Amino acid sequence: TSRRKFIKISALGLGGVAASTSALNMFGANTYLDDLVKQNVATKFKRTATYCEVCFWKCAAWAYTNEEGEIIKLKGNEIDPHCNGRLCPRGTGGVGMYNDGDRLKTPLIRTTINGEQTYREASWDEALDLIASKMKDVKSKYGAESFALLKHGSPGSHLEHLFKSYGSDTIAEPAYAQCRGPRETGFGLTVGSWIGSPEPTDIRDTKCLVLIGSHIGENMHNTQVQEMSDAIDNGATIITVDPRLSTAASKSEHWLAIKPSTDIALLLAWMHVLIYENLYNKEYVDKYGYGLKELKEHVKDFTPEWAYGITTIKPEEIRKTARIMAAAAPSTIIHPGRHVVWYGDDSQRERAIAMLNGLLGSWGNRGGFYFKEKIKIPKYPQPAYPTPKWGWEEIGEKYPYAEMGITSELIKATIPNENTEHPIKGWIVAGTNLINTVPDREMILKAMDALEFFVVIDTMPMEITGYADVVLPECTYLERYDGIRSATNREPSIALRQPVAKPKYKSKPAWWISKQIGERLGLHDYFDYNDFEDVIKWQLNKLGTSLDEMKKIGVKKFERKSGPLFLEKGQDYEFATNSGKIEFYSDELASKGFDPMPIYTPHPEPPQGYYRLNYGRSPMHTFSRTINNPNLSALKDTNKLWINPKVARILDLRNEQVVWLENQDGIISTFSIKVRVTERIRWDSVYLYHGFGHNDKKLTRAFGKGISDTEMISKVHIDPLMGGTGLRGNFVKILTEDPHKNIEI
Ligand code: MGD
Ligand code: SF4
Repeated sequence: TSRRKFIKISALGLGGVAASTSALNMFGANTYLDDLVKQNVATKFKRTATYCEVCFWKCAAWAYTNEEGEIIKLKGNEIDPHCNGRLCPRGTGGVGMYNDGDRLKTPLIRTTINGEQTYREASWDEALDLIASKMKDVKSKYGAESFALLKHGSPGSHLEHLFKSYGSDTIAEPAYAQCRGPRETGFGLTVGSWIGSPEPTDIRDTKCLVLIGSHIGENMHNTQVQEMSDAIDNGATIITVDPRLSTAASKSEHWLAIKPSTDIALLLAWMHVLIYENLYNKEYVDKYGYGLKELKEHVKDFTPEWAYGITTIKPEEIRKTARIMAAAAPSTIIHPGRHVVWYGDDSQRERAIAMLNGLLGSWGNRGGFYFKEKIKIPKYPQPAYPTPKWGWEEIGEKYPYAEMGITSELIKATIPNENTEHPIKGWIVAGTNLINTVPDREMILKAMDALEFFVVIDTMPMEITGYADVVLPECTYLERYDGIRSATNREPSIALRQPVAKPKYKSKPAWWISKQIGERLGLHDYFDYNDFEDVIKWQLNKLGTSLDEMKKIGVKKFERKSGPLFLEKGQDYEFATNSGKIEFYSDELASKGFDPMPIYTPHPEPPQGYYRLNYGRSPMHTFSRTINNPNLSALKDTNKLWINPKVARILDLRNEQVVWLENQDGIISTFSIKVRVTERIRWDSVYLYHGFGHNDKKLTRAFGKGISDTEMISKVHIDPLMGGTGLRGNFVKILTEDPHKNIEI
């Protein structure tokens, strides 16, 4: 049995504080307050600038507080290029994070009472002293490198500073190997630039937008959704490739209901049509392209007829859509997507997408991709970081194109292995719920079991917190300072986050936690300020503004310095690739033994009686972090299992019927889910929204609601280029009898 038993944080009766109902209902019900805010009856409401952390689009917002200091509303900042004054429903509901009565309230330390593992409340000093002493221990026994940081979002950057000061670069975040990594590798190898966030897609001026497994609209990335809706109004053609009729697909002229896992075949066939029908942008490719001859030879036999047999998309449909893209070019975007870890050949699929954009001349052209720019935030004075002996790079060294830590490799490396030169003995996990985020739960449990010491810093009693030795309650983004936002966009801008309200309970910001631990480790010189406000003040002054000014405006725009958004006609331009051109053929990949041009490889098919497990986003939620949010749970509190009517007939299932899932490895879902019979999903797949199925009872709204897709993902297909974990090769069968009958969960 596991040494590190999962502790339900409610065990000590710490809970009991009812969820506050002071949060505004987001839509309509509070028009009175809305009106007041609109008219800015500002004497009653104070307005404070911040930026959102409900997802990582980081929209700048105004938070309105009443005389009692309660947050009553969040609104988008009008001048912010990330939101144009409008927050998405999740962002508006961010106030629910602050008001959630289930929040972590005090530091907790794991203890054993009468043989039972439980948590006891601790003071901040006691918890921080314990963490610092364990970090010293690990450093003296194994080296600082053996303490790892798994992080996501703003808290992660403060902890990263602590870790680097302490001497560890053993750091990873799920936004890489479980999300965007392959896209950055594929585009980096082809056009010499990462896509980054926000994506530099000029959707508002596009004439043709092609979405491949990217469901903008359900996946709410604010300005992308706004621009897509403008593009539709302006008559742009939308082509959606998805085994599911997503919201985007329903707005599309062409929905290609592709057989899952065959996208590369479609991309190759599209390239075939563009090249062999002479539809590609010849002038652009002649000037900026490298290796067209090899590509032409490569795609010779990849005809639409060939692809039909693989993708189930009719040859005429493939030809027609390729011609539409070409007619709109260069104002055509084949969207790179965002969560792209699907089948293990994801960097190559992304490369194919980049190549297709290259053939159309979209990169650097209006209505295609613009040249992004961002402001570099000056570094607050500090000594240089020590150089670790090893870190994330050595752990991921099998993957030559890994440019960030690979979460899953770091977790795997924590499981003891006699030959390892890189033992990992301690973790701090900040802002990531690994249990519902990284696939292969058994591996995570084994790794956590092997740890000598384990800290979780979170705002909520999420699943991961139950395994920690010490749990630290962070305050929410509405109660703290964080780093100045600077992200790539058409025009560079910065945005301020500052406390809107006082931290509730005993919660503290991650910058403070990091500084406290740092000082206990003797790292004073790296934390030479009293308050993070001092750091921000210093940085803003260097940027030619001030904290006072930023408090008034929230967002500041800067002029572009890197040149125009788009290429001038005939302009000389060097892409940051080895050849200085868009690489249709990659000598670099060939020299490392990889395919220099993408190829289609068949992927395993569901066995008899099983369906491919497909998952995606709900517009009301971000991953697993928002499911318990009182405002957002009121809008959507569970997921459903989408199944095709044909499957419903075969299995004799009806709408709303309660079912369970069992995957190819015999893993049975902890909870049940209701069926939604719909033509919107292919007959070979089932679909559910990601993030649901929480199994921590302390999450009073989220517990037991729906099935966790992550729980059913035990098989991963690893991208050999950069270590991404392809998650979409899992198959499930549908159980109609309760498999847990007589078993207490
Ligand atoms: P969440 O599950 O939302 O996502 O991975 P995660 O970021 O781990 O967990 C976030 C955690 O951060 C929660 O425990 C939340 O309470 C905590 N948190 C929220 N705000 C704060 C804060 O201000 N401070 C602190 N300290 N903690 C906070 C996301 C990752 O998941 C990504 S980026 C993608 S794209 C992948 N998506 C995905 C998928 O679609 N399906 C499956 N099966 N797995 C996936 N994994 C990846
Ligand atoms: Fe917040 Fe929505 Fe913007 Fe994401 S897209 S940062 S959730 S308002």
